[in-house]
Amino acid sequence: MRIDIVSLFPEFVAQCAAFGVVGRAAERGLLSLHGWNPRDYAEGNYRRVDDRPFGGGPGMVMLVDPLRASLDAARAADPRPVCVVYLTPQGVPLTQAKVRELAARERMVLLCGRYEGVDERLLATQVDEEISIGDYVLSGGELAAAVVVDAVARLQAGVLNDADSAEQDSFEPVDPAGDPGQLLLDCPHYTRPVSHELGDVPPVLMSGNHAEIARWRRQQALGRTWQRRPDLLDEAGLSKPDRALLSSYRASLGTVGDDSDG
Ligand code: 6GU
Repeated sequence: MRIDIVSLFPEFVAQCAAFGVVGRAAERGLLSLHGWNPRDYAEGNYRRVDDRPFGGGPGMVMLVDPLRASLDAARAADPRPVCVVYLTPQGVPLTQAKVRELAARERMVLLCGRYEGVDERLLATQVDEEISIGDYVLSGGELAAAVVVDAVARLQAGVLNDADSAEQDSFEPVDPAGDPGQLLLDCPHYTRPVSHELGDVPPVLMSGNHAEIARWRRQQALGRTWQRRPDLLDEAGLSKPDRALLSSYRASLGTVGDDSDG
């Protein structure tokens, strides 16, 4: 997959691809990142990329032309069709389903704004979709772009070393058919030592009973999702065995049943 990033901080792009999972994806040729700096396409001695907003108010607005020229250059650098994604708190919230959709594309352009925003005419005509990474405000789209790059890179075939680990993540559908199945938080993980002053490893994990271990992990995932992110849990959509696991999890906490009929 090829990702082009239009940003006033192209060094940031290089950093993104330098280490960890994204670095490995790049090394293996599974992902290529290319930065485009609007300042390189700006006119005049000052190479202006922004100006004051019409109507007044604080901050600066990014100019149409340097961004458009950057996008044109990025588009022309590869013949494959490309979607332009603008990172903004006004966008559609990023979910793992959206990440999967993006990861399946051959290429995309991520447009990072700075300052107070980008001239709306550029957005209205050059951008295909707008994505937000959460309900908070960042000073620019670069960190959000890094989030998208990381999330998409790790889903590229051949990037993760343990083939299973993507499927078992929090937020990956439990149904491996790829249907947007039930999204659950991850179960807890433990490693050596078995016994530690901060606590012991749950004995089931050392039982060698793989069915019991899978059951325990599933139950923990269900229970934690119920406790921490009830908004993710569609209890009506749970299988009968899952409902039984969740209800015994609740019972083990000494919880009296809630209003739902789960
Ligand atoms: Cl995508 N950009 C900015 N600047 N702030 C954000 C965001 C994006 N998502 C959440 N906050």
